[in-house]
Amino acid sequence: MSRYVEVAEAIAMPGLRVVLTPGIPGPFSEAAKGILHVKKLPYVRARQDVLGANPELLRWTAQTTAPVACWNDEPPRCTWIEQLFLFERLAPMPRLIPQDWDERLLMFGLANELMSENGFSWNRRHLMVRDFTRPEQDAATRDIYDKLGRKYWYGPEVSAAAPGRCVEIMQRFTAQLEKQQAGGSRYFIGDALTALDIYWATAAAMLEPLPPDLCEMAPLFRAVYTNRDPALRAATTPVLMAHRDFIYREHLELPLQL
Ligand SMILES: N[C@@H](CCC(=O)N[C@@H](CS)C(=O)NCC(=O)O)C(=O)O
Repeated sequence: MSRYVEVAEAIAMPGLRVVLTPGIPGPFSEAAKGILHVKKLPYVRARQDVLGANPELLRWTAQTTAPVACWNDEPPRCTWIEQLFLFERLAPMPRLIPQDWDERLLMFGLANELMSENGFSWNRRHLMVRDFTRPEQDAATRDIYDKLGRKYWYGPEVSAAAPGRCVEIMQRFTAQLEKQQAGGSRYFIGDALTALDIYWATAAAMLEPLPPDLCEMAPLFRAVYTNRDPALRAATTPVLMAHRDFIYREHLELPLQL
């Protein structure tokens, strides 16, 4: 396992500190780590306690999720978009935000569908809560996912809408890759890697986790991350998963260091 410091220690440090959840390949945290890897930015890892009270993190950032990125004494960045702008400023090359106006609009539009509230990862998490709070799960598992559901405003309406939201996003991402490939590009936007490729590669873990030799994780989390919803399974196209594998193979750190 990677080396982590406590949040209290990280607050007092200079430089770049990133709060992450040890042992779990959460798509938001893996995306931040992927961007830092591509940009070769050194950073100190601080520990978030998954679903815990995280009192120091709460005092520091007014919230308790991971990841959080903080540079020197600047305000801590708690969302993917603030983190992307910070990392792009600290290491402008390789550029992960397209310079071209239309490409940039498209990249942020699609990234928003994956990463923001009510996006793909958010809705896929609702489905984890739906599936792992069912009566056939053991009490300890149900407790964990009840808690996760309460933290992220799970309920019958969002649960019913979640498969459709995930599927429409997956279909749009498939169409985007097919269009790009027909035009001779291996990437989602333009002809080079952008943050969107990294966001997709890490979000895809919530459909099919990377194999154990590339991503070691506890059996419960592997089961939770493996999609079992038939609508999402039908929308998990070979092109989407091949793109995840290509981005990891060519650009990201393997095996994952959790
Ligand atoms: N605030 C982040 C999202 C972070 C997020 O949803 N983190 C989840 C990853 S599943 C988390 O920390 N879950 C465990 C917890 O809340 O303790 C953003 O908007 O970019």
